[in-house]
Amino acid sequence: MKTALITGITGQDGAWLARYLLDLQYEVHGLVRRASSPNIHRLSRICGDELNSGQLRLNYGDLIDAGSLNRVIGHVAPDELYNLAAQSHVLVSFETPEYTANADGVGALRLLEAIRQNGLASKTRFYQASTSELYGKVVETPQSERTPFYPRSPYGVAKLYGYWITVNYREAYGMHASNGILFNHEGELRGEIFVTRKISKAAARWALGERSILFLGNLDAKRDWGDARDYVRGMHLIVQQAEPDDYVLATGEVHSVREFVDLAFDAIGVKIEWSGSATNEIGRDALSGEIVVKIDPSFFRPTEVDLLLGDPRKALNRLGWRHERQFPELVKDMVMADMARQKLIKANNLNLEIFI
Ligand code: NAP
Ligand code: F7E
Repeated sequence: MKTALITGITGQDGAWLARYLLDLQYEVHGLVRRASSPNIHRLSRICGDELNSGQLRLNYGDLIDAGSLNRVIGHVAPDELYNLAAQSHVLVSFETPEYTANADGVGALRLLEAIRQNGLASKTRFYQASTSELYGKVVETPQSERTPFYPRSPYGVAKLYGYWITVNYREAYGMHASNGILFNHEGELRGEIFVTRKISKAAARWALGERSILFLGNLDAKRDWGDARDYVRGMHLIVQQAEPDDYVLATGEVHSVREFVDLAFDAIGVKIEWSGSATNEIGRDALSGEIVVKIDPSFFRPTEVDLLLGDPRKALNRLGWRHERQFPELVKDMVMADMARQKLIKANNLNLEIFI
């Protein structure tokens, strides 16, 4: 039985990866931060039995606290360590740049050092959650493992350090350390302040009669959006390779935020009619004329990433990985999951924060 340690296990990818590895009979440990309110709602939903039975074990720690990382890694001595923990919101990184650098950049270094200092350099395989945000102001399209980086946010710059320190420890100490350069991936467990989930939740509420306007930022931003469950399968494949390396995981398809809105509302039978331009653009229900979407410039980023489109050919050729779930199916599934959740919340008068 292999042992895996997942940092960021309470996040979207961490929860799906825990589920995936438990199904493969791994002994799974997670690093969690102490929070004043419950932060294991995703794990409770998809790994509830294993949490209750103690098969999935959680250890307190923080990426900005080297002592806690040394202790947990020494105690678990994992065969595989997946570093998924991060302050992962790009706009928020402009508000908390120093913290983001500490957690997302130096955090990766702390983990690599903890592996080494515990004498695990030849045992523990390391996966670093790198990102398409490294490409930022893209210098070529599509972006592959050979495309130069040009990050456009404190988040992207912090992740650049995480990327290179992973490469450096691989080369300096012969560690099995790999980067997954993942393009956006989404699903029902996505955090609510990322644009896809914000839209799917708004569409679900609209369908259930809650007609509040959805305020968005840049509708023209284009992303290569996949399904998170396909991407955690790719993370695992990267770590299973005989040699460590860096891989792009992407769908190779691009869609705009506006297209996401169109499809999400289409899933509830509402056609959006767009009018106006720039900050005056409005999306209305074509049938009733009600305003559904407006622009709020506070969601604009000081420096935007206009377009990301990945070239996943290396992952296909070397790992045999490809995404399975198609974009329209992903959008529809997210809206349906939000409708089910909203109905449950209403029917049982539940505390929203615990069940999102
Ligand atoms: P997420 O939902 O925001 O989850 C982030 C996780 O990191 C949470 O478990 C969070 O804990 C934890 N965390 C944050 N700061 C921490 C700290 N200082 N110490 C320990 N844990 C900390 O992110 P995600 O979408 O699952 O993404 C997983 C990883 O992949 C992240 O590193 C992200 O930057 C990267 N990535 C994501 C995408 C994507 O499209 N999703 C694409 C490329 C790369 P709390 O629950 O306590 O907040
Ligand atoms: O924004 C635009 C926004 O916040 C996508 C993270 O997982 O993927 C994610 O980063 C686009 C941007 O994701 C709103 O300006 C418009 O162009 O959903 P997002 P992201 O910034 O692409 C990468 C790969 C990561 O690594 C990150 O960790 O949508 N947009 N209006 C908006 N974005 C948000 N959040 N909210 C809006 O209202």
